[in-house]
Amino acid sequence: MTDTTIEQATAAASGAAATERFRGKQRTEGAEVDTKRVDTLATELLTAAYDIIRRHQVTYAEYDALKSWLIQVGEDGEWPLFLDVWLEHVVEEVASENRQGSKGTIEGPYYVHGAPSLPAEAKLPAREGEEGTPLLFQGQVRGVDGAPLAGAHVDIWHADNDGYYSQFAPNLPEWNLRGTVVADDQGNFKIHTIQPAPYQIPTDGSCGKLIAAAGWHAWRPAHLHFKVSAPGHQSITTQLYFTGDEHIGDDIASAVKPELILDPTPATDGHGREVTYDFVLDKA
Ligand code: MBD
Ligand code: FE
Repeated sequence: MTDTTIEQATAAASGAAATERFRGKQRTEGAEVDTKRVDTLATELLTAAYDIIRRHQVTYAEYDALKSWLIQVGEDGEWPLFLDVWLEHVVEEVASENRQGSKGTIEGPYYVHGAPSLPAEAKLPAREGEEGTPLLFQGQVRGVDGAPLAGAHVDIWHADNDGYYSQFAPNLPEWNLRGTVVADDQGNFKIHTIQPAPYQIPTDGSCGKLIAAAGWHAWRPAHLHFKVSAPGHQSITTQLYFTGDEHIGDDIASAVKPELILDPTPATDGHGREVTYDFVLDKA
């Protein structure tokens, strides 16, 4: 029997994968939030909600719509997506307030720990004939004092030319367009990949339903994700965007900063585009 079924990317499938990923590995593994903090934060959050209900005379119809929507977010596994799209940018802003080095931005729901380790000049794992404009992304990792950080890790992940992330959409090789590039003894790296497409958050799930109900759009500008780390230094989690992108000014996830916009030029080897960007890390 031949299997002619083509598995579709669905909100529920990518949501379930993102939920499982988050449960398996968290950046703050083992951290506890004390009772006093929970009391303060939960009380203030609820107080803000009471104020909204009173000011806007929220009805039972609206209360029930909220209730069924919240139940649906859980059933779709879209809590990681919802939180990372609409809240994480402010958490990141607070967390990075006192950092001097390169700007960071949100991680989002699609990072996977443990991507294949690659040499300082490397092509990211990709399918035969991976669609998209070839992109050479190169640069150096340095400390705030300007010293090159030999052997720094540049962990990169991004969507394909259709806006899909490996491990969160069907029929993609496990580590497609993901890798941990180890910089050379001068902190330099050269990564050959393709330019990702703009990303539309799933429209068929609960987050999509909120977007449609509120009359918003579902787009993020095309972006590359990074986690950059070196011994004795603070890691940064960031994203880089492309000048001229249609959604650079209205990212649904509010994660664009002016320092994070790339302007690639035609590649010197005639294939696609290239751009140089250096990462600067604060001391730990
Ligand atoms: C993404 O690709 C992303 O980066 C974020 C922050 C949210 C949803 C999808
Ligand atoms: Fe992303």
